[in-house]
Amino acid sequence: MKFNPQWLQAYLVGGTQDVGHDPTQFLKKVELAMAAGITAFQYREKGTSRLNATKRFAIARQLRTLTHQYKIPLFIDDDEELALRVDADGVHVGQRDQRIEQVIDRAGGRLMIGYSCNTSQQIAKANRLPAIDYIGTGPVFPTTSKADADPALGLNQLCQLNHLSVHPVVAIGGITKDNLVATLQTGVAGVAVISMILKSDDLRTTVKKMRAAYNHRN
Ligand code: TZP
Ligand code: MG
Repeated sequence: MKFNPQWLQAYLVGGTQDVGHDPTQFLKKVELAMAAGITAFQYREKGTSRLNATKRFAIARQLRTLTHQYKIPLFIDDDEELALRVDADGVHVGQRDQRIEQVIDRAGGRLMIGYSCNTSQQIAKANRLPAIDYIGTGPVFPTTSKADADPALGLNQLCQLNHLSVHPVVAIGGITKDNLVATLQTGVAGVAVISMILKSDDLRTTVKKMRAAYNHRN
């Protein structure tokens, strides 16, 4: 499958740590979000109390079934082996994860590749790596979903980094219904969120609003 930047419009990221460590609840919420119209999903199981490899594999397989059913791409955070084992569409690589060159060597051509960049130097490097499909940039705003998050960039810096990048940029970190439109107006290809969807009281309406905000961003 060829990468489609439209997938970045309403990109849900998450793992069981984002829903009280409950796998059943996690899969239920993710399926509701898919039914409501998210455009991509990334399985990101993080933290000291994250599920073990066997459980991660079992969940990733179920996510593969669901993403096929709802016809959206599945990315796996920071684990190209798991991505290859479950036949995911792609892998997302952070600056503190495995070296990007190594991931490209092992998985380039077989998996689509997303790469986190939040400085102009990192973007300049990513621009020279054609195997990359998209860039994740953030946190744009303060977030409680990522323990080791860098300081928030703010919208001006997001806008500048987006302009520097030859790859499509998805904004991430602290995006809420209140800053969603302003974030999209920087010209990014879309937004990636954890809590806005997974901690929403009305997940379906939240996803619908994300899709509507993208369609009316100008
Ligand atoms: N990378 C940068 S910020 C972040 C990740 C994974 C967390 C985003 O979570 P939220 O709840 O949408 O702020
Ligand atoms: Mg990572």
